[in-house]
Amino acid sequence: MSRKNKTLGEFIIENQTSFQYSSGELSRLINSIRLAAKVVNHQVNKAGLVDITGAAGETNIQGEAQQKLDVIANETFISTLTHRNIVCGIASEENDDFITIEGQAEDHKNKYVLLMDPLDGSSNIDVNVSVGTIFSIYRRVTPAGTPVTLDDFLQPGRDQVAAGYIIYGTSTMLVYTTGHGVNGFTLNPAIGTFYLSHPRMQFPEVGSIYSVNEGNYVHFPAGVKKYIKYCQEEGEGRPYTSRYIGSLVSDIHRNMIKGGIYMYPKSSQATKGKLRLLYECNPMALIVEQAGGKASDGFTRILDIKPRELHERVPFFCGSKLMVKKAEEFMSQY
Ligand code: AHM
Ligand code: MG
Repeated sequence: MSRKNKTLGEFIIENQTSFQYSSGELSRLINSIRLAAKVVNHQVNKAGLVDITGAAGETNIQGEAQQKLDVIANETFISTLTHRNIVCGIASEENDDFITIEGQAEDHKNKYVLLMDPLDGSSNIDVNVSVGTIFSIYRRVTPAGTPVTLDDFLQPGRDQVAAGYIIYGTSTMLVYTTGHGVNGFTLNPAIGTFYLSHPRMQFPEVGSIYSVNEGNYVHFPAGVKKYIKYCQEEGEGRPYTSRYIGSLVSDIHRNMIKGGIYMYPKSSQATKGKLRLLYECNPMALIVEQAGGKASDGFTRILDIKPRELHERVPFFCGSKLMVKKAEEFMSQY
């Protein structure tokens, strides 16, 4: 990549004034995420070379086997943000409870909390498929200088200050928004620098890809079944093509570039869906909306849902605006 592309560091400095509360704290936070992303990228790339793939022998709060790289990614992000004393609290998909960051200096009381899925889709690592980190940032609602409480984390997604993801794929990218559009940066691994490669990313209004785990078809609600059939029928621009990696970040990243809809509906097996509102759906929904797309639980805008618990799950439909609207029509009709 030529030097005519801006680096992420340059972009952060340039855009600092567009942040609503421009004290530089959010810029420093994004910078810390950038650093942790590079460390995790290095670990992910080594997977298979050393004995770090496979389950770590622990299960997380959702009762799923935790992969070793989940643990590494979780620890990397937490320690980077803790050492730099850059947030007042962290909630992670891999931790049962939120973490309070202690020891904030009197004159520097951090106002942001970070929520994350440190390594989403980690069951794909053993088979060399792309995985990702998802993050979400809010201003705390409790007074600065006091320990964070659950209220600081249970905020509706529309109050996010920033959100983003890192995709560890054929190339590694960091994509994020601070509420002023979505920009994507590609890592040049030779020099460890992210360059602006995808400025102002936009979902096409309509696309030709639908992404859903069709193995669960029989368990889906009637509206989802009908919508899937609609995707497969002949019509304007249809049948659509089916693409499902099973790695949320990769599926949404591809759909944002090419146009498409991603669905993880509820089913008779998983009555609330699988994906977590706070760690996966809210940050992805902010990105999707900032890129001109739409994100809903089938009926309600994801960003308007008031969370009730840290590890809450919701059905998730997101992507090209007209496609998600269509899916919603089927949901309400059947
Ligand atoms: P994880 O957080 O345990 O990795 O699960 C989330 C992943 C998403 O990346 C992906 O879209 C989905 O689970 C795939 O689930 P399924 O295998 O049920 O289709
Ligand atoms: Mg996940």
